Amino acid sequence: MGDHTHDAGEFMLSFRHMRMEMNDLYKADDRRLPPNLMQAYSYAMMPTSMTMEMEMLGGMYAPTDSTTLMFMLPYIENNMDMLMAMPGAMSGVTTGADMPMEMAANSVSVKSSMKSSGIGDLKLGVLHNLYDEAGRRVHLNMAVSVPTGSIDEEGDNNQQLPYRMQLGSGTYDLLPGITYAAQYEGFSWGAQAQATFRLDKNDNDYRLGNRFLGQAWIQKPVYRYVAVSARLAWEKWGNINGEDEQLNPMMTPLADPGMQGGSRSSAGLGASAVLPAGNRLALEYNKVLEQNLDGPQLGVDDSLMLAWQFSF
Ligand SMILES: [Cu+2]
Repeated sequence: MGDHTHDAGEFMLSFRHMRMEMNDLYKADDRRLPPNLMQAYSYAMMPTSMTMEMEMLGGMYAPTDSTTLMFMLPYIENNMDMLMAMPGAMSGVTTGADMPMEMAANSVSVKSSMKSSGIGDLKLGVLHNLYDEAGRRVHLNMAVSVPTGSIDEEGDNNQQLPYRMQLGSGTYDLLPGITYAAQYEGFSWGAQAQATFRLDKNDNDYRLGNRFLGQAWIQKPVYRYVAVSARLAWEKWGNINGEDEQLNPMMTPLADPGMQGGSRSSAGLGASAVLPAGNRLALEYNKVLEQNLDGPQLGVDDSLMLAWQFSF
């Protein structure tokens, strides 16, 4: 999204489905740690896996040839599994079929889970063409993220869920960026740089880290209406500034403002098909090449993205 602009009078609707899985804990440079590390870190709770599913509705409209307006609204579903230390609990005790117990090194740990779902932050943007000649284009991306996503999601016992399980940033964010796209006979390529700046602290007294994303892609038509693409992306995001008083960072790295930042490079391989009546379908497989996380923190696995676009 935001990689192209439209001609005056054009509308586009898009729908994307993304699923991200996280199954490994990282600390710094690609160091995979086994999930059951409560002894090593003396935490009472460690995450073991997480899935994030996102449906994203988007729209674009160009009032003039040089200006395209856009919006994006996500619906997010988070599920996380954890291990909780139960010091003093007797081994072999069962607490019900849905809570099997496992032996850690010295204490008993209990499997537990939490979930959150709802709409995320609404993004409103303007794309402005700076240059458009001989198939080469440069446009500015200017967007604002509106805090429509909740930062007060709670678990079963009305306990505040950790940062990673919240649905929005809680702040107005500024997303400036610039995109270059070049069209040649037989292929096209482009590159984009984009940042996310949080403007203030949110109502829970913290501000998520700023983000930077740089990416480049190449696309080549292969057969009639089918094209294949390759993409390289690099992302870096900071730790949390401030702290949600309802969370205890001594309990779990999920509640530690200093264990949320990191960087990641990834490669995407995709295919897209132009269908009749203005429809377009696209699929992309995303492979993580390297991630360096302030942790222990769950890192993402390879993922799949499916997109449908409708222009008229
Ligand atoms: Cu569009």
